[in-house]
Amino acid sequence: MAPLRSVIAASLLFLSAVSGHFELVTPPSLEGDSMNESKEGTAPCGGGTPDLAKTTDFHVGGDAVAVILGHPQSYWLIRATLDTKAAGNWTQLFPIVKQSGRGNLCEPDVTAPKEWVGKKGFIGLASKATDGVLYQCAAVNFVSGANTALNTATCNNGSSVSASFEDDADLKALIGGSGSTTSPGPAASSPNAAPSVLGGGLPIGSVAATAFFLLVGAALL
Ligand SMILES: *[C@@H]1O[C@H](CO)[C@@H](O)[C@H](O)[C@H]1NC(C)=O
Ligand SMILES: *[C@@H]1O[C@H](CO)[C@@H](O)[C@H](O)[C@H]1NC(C)=O
Ligand SMILES: *[C@@H]1O[C@H](CO)[C@@H](O)[C@H](O)[C@H]1NC(C)=O
Ligand SMILES: [Cu+2]
Repeated sequence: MAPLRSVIAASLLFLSAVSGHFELVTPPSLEGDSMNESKEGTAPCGGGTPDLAKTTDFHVGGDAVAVILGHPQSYWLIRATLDTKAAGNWTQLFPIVKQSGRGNLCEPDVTAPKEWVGKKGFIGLASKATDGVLYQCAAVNFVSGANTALNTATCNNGSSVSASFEDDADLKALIGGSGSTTSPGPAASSPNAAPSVLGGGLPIGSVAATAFFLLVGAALL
């Protein structure tokens, strides 16, 4: 069982976001506690101003990405860029996830390209839900290794939340260029090839790596 304090913290986080679209909890959103929800539909970062002055570490070998969803359902794209203004060159870090149920969703093992170690950049979340595509970003410092110290206060799954891998064309279009450019190339993978996200001990690293190399391949075409 999670300690009571964590449960309370998680509940408070949930209550603070339940009326909104979505909140990026980990890594911490550019906007922190002062998110303006009416700006969340503005690419690439919602209301957040891309600024690399204040970063938190993100382990390229696997680290947590946690969100709180205020909608009953969302597709999630987890992407990242080294562009100092988050203006483009987005790399997909994780297969697109479909969340059902309001509340917390945390993927504890999201990987990034190893050659990014020592560089700063942005992790960007895009949510596709009933009211369109919404955005949040976090400024991060890419570091080596994997984050094995899971913080269950921020990284947990809501009891009514379930998730699966499911591709989405609108979110796929946000990989690569600036979002306003043309298609980033052929669909990166057949959704049927992705293992169920619900099972334990998944080869998530290899799925992310496959997606990454397909992206690189597409970029080289
Ligand atoms: C939030 O953004 C909207 C749209 O840009 C703006 O009208 C409103 O004043 C903002 N609210 C706050 C509290 O900054
Ligand atoms: C993307 O990366 C390429 C190669 O590093 C660079 O020439 C280009 O300006 C970048 N584009 C954006 C929008 O950052
Ligand atoms: C939350 O659920 C997703 C999807 O089933 C899973 O991949 C992830 O590991 C879970 N997170 C935690 C912290 O258990
Ligand atoms: Cu909404």
